[in-house]
Amino acid sequence: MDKKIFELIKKEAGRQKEGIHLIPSENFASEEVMKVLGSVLTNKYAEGYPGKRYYQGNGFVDEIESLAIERGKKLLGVEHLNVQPYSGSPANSEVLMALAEVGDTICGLKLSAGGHLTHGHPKITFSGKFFRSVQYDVEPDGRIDYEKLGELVKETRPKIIFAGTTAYPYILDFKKFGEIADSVGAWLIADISHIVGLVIGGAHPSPVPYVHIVTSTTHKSLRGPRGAIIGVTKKGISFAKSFGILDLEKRIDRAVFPGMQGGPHENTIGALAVAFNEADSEEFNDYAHQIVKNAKTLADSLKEKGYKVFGTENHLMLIDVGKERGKEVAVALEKANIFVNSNMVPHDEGSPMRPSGIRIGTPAMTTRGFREKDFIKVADLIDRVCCEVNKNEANLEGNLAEIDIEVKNWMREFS
Ligand code: DSN
Repeated sequence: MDKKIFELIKKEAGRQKEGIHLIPSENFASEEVMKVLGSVLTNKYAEGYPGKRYYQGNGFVDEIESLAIERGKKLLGVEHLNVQPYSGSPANSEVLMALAEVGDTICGLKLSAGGHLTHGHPKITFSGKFFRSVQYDVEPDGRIDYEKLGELVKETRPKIIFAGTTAYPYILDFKKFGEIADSVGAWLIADISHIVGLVIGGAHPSPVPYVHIVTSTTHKSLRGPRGAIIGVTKKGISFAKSFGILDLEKRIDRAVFPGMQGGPHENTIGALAVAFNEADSEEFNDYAHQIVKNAKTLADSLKEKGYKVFGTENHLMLIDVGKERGKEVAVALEKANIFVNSNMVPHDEGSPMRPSGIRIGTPAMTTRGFREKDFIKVADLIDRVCCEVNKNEANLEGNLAEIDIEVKNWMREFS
């Protein structure tokens, strides 16, 4: 036994159990999902797709991957689903590879406004380097101005528009996104990585009727394994046909394999099938709605205490903690056993390395059983830590350590 690694895993398990986890993209996968991840499926190579593999011995794997595809298609309401992308960034690059040529114009929400690196972040990412990237911003109140976006799109005529976010606390108006993309004949990709669980559970409108392609990671609000999916919608198929592309589904599949990837991780795909099955339930719908209720309670409680909060209409919020002070607050919260990430706020006067906010979400602690009353307590704890940081007295570390013990004791009440 590799004692070193297993000791460290034990410590990490303890950290996960004893802490309050508020990073909006994190969650707790079920025992069953974890079991499949660590199963013999990790031993098998399966380049290709069910029924068309390059290696022998894939009879069972084919059945497993086909189940994942069917379950995911049913839950999301898409016509075609690829479950092989290794994670969200590969999934988005695969869509770009399938639909665009190097040098084409793509359009996405700025990273500093809550977008994602793969939506065209300039210079340092493949999406900003190989494509002409046009980025849209949010307004000072943190919301997308769809009229402005429409004007930008008409001016710049992108081939692809991303409707997707990582730090946007409001409902995305996919219908408006659809109208904007249609006005210039652009492909519209909804990257629903953050909100996929809410969409499946009915706590956020679905993009499927309005967009051509849906991408998503599977380990955030869906509570599955770390992986991703690419879905093709009915609208996407008829849009493709309108200019002579009769095989959109194949184009997507070919961009995934052999375009960008080799052997699919069938252990992940098996675990995803389990996660889809778990999400196909009343219990999961309740979970999705509880995430939103909890987030609203936390945001309202923090607002009542005088914090500048952006949001929330979904699972997350951004808190302005003062110019360039996001990291300092996130580090202090960690000392109190509360995990968030520092983040830029809309029109931040700081920088990505010195942001002015923290990003907080409720999916993980809702999985652990937190309800509204618990999030009122979380607001109190966050406020106490922020007050300690602001006082910055000699006993700061000791006071944070006291909160840490309080959190650990409280967390013993949750499984
Ligand atoms: N890293 C993810 C997040 O935390 O939102 C996005 O890819």
